[in-house]
Amino acid sequence: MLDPTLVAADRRAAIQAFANVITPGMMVALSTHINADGDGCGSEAALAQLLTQRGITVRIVNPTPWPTMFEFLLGDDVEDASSRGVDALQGIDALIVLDINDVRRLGSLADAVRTLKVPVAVIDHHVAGDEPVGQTAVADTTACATGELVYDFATTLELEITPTIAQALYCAILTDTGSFRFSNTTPRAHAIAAALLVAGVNPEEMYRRIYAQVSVGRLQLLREALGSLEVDTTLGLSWIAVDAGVMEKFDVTSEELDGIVEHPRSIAGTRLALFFRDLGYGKVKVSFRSTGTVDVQKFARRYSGGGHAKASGALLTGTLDAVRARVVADARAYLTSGQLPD
Ligand SMILES: [Mn+2]
Repeated sequence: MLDPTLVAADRRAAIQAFANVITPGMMVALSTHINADGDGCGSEAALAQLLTQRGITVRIVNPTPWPTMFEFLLGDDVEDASSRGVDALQGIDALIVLDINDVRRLGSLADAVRTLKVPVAVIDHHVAGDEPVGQTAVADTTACATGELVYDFATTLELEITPTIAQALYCAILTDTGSFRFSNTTPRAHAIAAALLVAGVNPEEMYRRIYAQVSVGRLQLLREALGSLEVDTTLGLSWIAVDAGVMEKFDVTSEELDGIVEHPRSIAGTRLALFFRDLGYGKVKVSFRSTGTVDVQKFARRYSGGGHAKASGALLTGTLDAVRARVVADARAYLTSGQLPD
């Protein structure tokens, strides 16, 4: 059997083309989607350090603050300029966008990025959205995480995977595969994780830093969210919802809402799980999760959202009750016929 850590020829070619655009001596900004997750942060932290090895100056410019729980990935050397907003994009020679392929997911930076005069490159594993970013892309939906592509960038260019870089890449793959449980857990995901352990990652420490940091508020929020649980056992549809103001009520951050949708998804017989979060200004965020064959990326696109076949999201306008009623009705139709209603 071929070594699964080897990089396929087309991906190598894309990485070489990317390296021809992002060249030594440049000042480069890295960015990822609003509310950066373990893959966004891990990929950024690793790429920042790899580019530094190549003589490139790097700053991170994210549309929302770097999550506290991932602060340890930055180390001492990576500059996080996110608090300066669009001003931090001044004077850069190129922008690299990670873990998204839709400019709208850059939130408050989107308008500035649309009119940016410097090259924009993308490293991502999502299906491209309605408004893809960049002229150069290392994009592959078969990658388990953006971190897998950053790992391939490192090995293709023969850069050193230091223990700090290995930790960031492991975080990316660990979190995006749901701790090696989701369908994107490929032989490569495990092979690369093994290589990262060899490079110095301590898996128990990573578990403790990433998963064993739950606040009391997060569990209280979970209790409230589970109180809203509804299940259609005939269709295999389950959903939960949280009202506006829960973050303040339980003193939790938006990153602490990640993973709540896994609870309805875990119910036996569930094919489609939904999580509705009222943002409080006439918008409701909906997370879609599939178990099995239901394509939620297609479903989320109905509401101008996107993501992956088994995990997607969308932002809808309306009250929580109205959005929930509409999406649940559409989901019932989708699960019944396999077709989106007109
Ligand atoms: Mn990802």
